[in-house]
Amino acid sequence: MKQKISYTTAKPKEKAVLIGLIYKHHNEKQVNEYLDELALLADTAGAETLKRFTQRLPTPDRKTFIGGGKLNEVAEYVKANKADIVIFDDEISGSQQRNIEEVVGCRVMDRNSLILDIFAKRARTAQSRVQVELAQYEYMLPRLTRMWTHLEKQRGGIGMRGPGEAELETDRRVIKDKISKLKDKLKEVEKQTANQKKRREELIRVALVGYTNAGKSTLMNLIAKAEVFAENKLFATLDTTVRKVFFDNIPFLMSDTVGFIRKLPHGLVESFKSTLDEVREADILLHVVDISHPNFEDQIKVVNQTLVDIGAGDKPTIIVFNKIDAYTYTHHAEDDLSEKGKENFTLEELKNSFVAHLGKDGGIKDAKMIFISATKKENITELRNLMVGMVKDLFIKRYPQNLEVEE
Ligand SMILES: Nc1nc2c(ncn2[C@@H]2O[C@H](COP(=O)(O)OP(=O)(O)O)[C@@H](O)[C@H]2O)c(=O)[nH]1
Ligand SMILES: [Mg+2]
Repeated sequence: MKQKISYTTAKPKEKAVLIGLIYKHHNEKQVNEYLDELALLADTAGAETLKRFTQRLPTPDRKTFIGGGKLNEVAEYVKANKADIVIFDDEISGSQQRNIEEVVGCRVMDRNSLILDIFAKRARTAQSRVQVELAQYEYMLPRLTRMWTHLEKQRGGIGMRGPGEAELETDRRVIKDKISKLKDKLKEVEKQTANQKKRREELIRVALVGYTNAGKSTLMNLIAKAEVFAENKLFATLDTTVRKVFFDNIPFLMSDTVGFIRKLPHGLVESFKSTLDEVREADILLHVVDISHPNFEDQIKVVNQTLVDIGAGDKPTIIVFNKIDAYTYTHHAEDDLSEKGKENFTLEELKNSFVAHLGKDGGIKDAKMIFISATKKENITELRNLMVGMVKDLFIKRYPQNLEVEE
C-alpha cells in the first residue's frame, strides 16, 4: 500500500540583491527611496532583500547595465551570501539579462518582471489571470532568445510563475500565436462581464484610485462595508471589487481597483484596460494618497499621469490624504540653513500649501481635498459628507424627474 506523505508547502524566502542606477537628474536619497519600494515589491513577491547596490552612471552600460567593476562586486556578494536573485530597478534588455546572469551566476530580473510576477501570483478572477498571462507573454516576446532554457532547474521561483512549464517555448511564432489566442479569450471573458456591467450602468459610480498601498482597500472596507483584502504589501488587491452603497437614500456604486505604481509595465496597463474601465467610466474619483510616505508627491504625479493615460484625467475628484496618524513632522530650526523639506512642514502647513496649489501645478485641478486616517477613523464623517454632496449633485443633474416626483 502506498503511504500518503504530506509536505509543508511554505518555501523558504528567496534571497535578493537589489540594484539601482543613480542618473544625473537623481540624487542618492531618491534612488534609495526607489529601492525601498523595490524591496517592498520583492517582499510582496516572496523575497527577502539582503543588500542593495547603487552606481552613479550617466547612461546604463550597453552590455551589462552597470559597469564591469560593480558587476564583479555584485557577483562576489551573490556567491558569498548564496543569493537567489538579482533585481534591477530599471528595465533591462534580454541580452543584458543574459550577460549579467553569466557573471553573477544566479537569476536576474528587472522591476517589470517582478511586478508581473506579483500580478501572476495574485490574480484571482478568470479575467485578471488572462490579462496577466497576456502581459507576461508580451513582455517575453522581444527578449525571447534562450531566456529560460539555462534556468530549467530553478523553475517555480519568482519570475517563473505564470505561463505553464510546457509553454516556455523559445519560439516567437508560438508566443505570438499564444498572444492572439489570449486576446480572443480576454474578449470572451469581457463579453461575459459586460452583461453584469450593463445592469450597473445607470447608477452613479465612485472609484477609488491611488498609488499601491495608499489605503484604498482599507477605505473601501470602511465606506462600503466590504471585505476587501488590505495588507501592507504592494498590489494586495488586483481584481476590482464593486459594492452598492447608500448615502442618505441615494444609491451609488463604489469600486476598489488595482493600485498604480511608478513605471508600471506598459503591456500591463494595456492588458488591464478593461479592469481600468471601472476607473474610466467612473463619475467621481477618490484619489487616495499616503501622506506619511516620503515620496507622496511623486506618487500623486504618477497616479495623475496614469489617469491621463487611460483617459480619466478630468473627472471630478476628491483627493483623500490618508494616514495622517502616521505623518511625522521634523522641526526645522530657525538657524538651520539647509533647505526645508516637506518633512519640516506640519500637517496644518501642508494642508495650507495644498490649498494654495490647488488648480496650479501637480495636475490637481478642480479637486476637493480632505485629510483622514482610515485605520484610526479620523475625519471619515467629513469625507462621507463631501461624498454625499458630490453624489447628490450628480444625482439631481442626472435624474431631475426623480426629485420632481418627490416634491
Ligand atoms: N497608519 C495607517 N495605516 C493605514 C491607514 N490606512 C491604511 N493603512 C495601512 O496601509 C496598508 C495598505 O492598505 P491597503 O488598504 O491595502 O492599501 P491599497 O493598496 O491602497 O488598497 C495596510 O497595512 C493598511 O493597514 C491609515 O489611515 N493609517
Ligand atoms: Mg488594495
